[in-house]
Amino acid sequence: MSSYERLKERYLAANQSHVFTYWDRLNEKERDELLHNLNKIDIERANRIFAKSTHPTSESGNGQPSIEPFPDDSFDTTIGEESVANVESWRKIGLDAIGAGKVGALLMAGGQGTRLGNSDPKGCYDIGLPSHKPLFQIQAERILRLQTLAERELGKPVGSVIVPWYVMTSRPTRPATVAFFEKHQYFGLSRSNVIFFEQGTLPCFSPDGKVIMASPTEIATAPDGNGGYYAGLRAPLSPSDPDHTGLSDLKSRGVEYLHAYAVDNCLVRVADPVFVGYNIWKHADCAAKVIPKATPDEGLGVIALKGGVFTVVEYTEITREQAERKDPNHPDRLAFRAGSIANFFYTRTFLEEVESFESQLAFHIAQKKVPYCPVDNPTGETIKPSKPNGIKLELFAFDAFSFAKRVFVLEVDRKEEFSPFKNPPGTGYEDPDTSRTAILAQQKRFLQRAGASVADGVVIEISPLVSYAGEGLEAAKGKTYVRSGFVESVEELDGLA
Ligand code: UD2
Repeated sequence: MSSYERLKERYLAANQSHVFTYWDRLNEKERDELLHNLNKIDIERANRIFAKSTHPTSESGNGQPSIEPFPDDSFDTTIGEESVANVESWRKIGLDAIGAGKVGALLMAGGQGTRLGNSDPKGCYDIGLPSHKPLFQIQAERILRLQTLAERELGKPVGSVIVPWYVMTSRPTRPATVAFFEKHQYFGLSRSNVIFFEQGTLPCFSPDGKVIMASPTEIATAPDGNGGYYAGLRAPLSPSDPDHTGLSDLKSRGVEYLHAYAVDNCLVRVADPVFVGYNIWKHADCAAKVIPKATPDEGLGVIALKGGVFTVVEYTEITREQAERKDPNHPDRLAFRAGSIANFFYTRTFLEEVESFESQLAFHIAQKKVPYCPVDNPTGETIKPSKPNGIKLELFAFDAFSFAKRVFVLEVDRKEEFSPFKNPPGTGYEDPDTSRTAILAQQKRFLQRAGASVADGVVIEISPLVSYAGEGLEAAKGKTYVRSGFVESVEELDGLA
């Protein structure tokens, strides 16, 4: 049987034979292209995911199920004076684990940033800091600083502590992301400790369950959601070495705990020792960092229980009544206020277990504008729709939480840890300006907490290489800073006093 016949049979059996509509009009090269593209897609799996997501059973849990707040004993906070001693002890546990090489960071950087209207990966973006450091660099330098902190505080040799950085890209973001890291020499990190891996893609469907053709030779596909790392970590990191996967890499390095986070939060504490230490102490399988949700409409998923198990109800999926419901014990607070900031903790053991229940996870449905090539269009041209015409299927990072035995929630201070960049410049909300303002305001607080004064109008950017979370600024005590600028070492601060 030729590869054409084999694929035709498969797609026919899958009720997707329209993918061959243009066959008679294609030249040899185009036919090869189509066959190559069809071969790459696991159409039976894609159909199964579509069916499960669009016709959820009660167990798979999409739709509008009832939800309830999670129990208090799953929750702790880092906010307030009473938490200071806890935070210190969690940080110590976390830093010890970092020093022992047991902690890695996982960056979700596979999103296409469609709300920005910019095709570069979000991490390449310069939010306009005085140093013009892009988001990837800020994160890389936080890792460098954390490695140094662990070495210094634990008395380890310089260069001996490694926090490997697992960078998840998708087909659309991979080439530009890798090129950016190469161009910037991995921002000072060792190339061997930055591990790129790719999440999967899935076909886009029309509402009646047919895959959408993007062109006569290609099915429209999209990244399979930020939960793509569960499967992505199991895939070979390079075709030449099929046994070397993200999970095998974690294991061979002895990494036991992973901090996963979204690319767009400029205040993210990468591989945060406090969060990691808290969860080691709790023996958590997985955990989420949260902030109190500001308004019912804020774009944060909320942590809740659904059918007695932990879940995150995404902001696009919560009902208005649920979003607005008040806590009966505190009528001034929302009942579902534990807003997820897309910062998660996992043990490696839990990540290894995901494969065993993955087929039970229902993907989420997003109605999107999918460029398409109508089957009855004789020119084969691609049309850009003006309103949503298709369905993208996405797994979310927290979807696996409902299968974990020990899930915890740690609340953090919004102004110290969360300022996402979702919108184009000039929006005035979650855009590059608000991100820049949040970092610079935080650094002013760092200086003030260290006992320094900062004159009105003076703006100082402190490199993450100098301070990860406000530490290391003892030399600023008693100084008054009167000049703006950015510093790469604590000594350079003197020039601004
Ligand atoms: C995310 C969370 C939301 C809240 C908010 C905080 C999800 C689904 N939603 O909303 O609950 O925590 O962040 O800012 O997690 N990404 C990939 N691959 C994909 C799609 C996205 O890696 O296929 C990355 C993307 O690059 C970003 C992160 O996932 O780093 C979140 O992006 P999003 O667009 O999925 O979710 P968002 O920002 O609406």
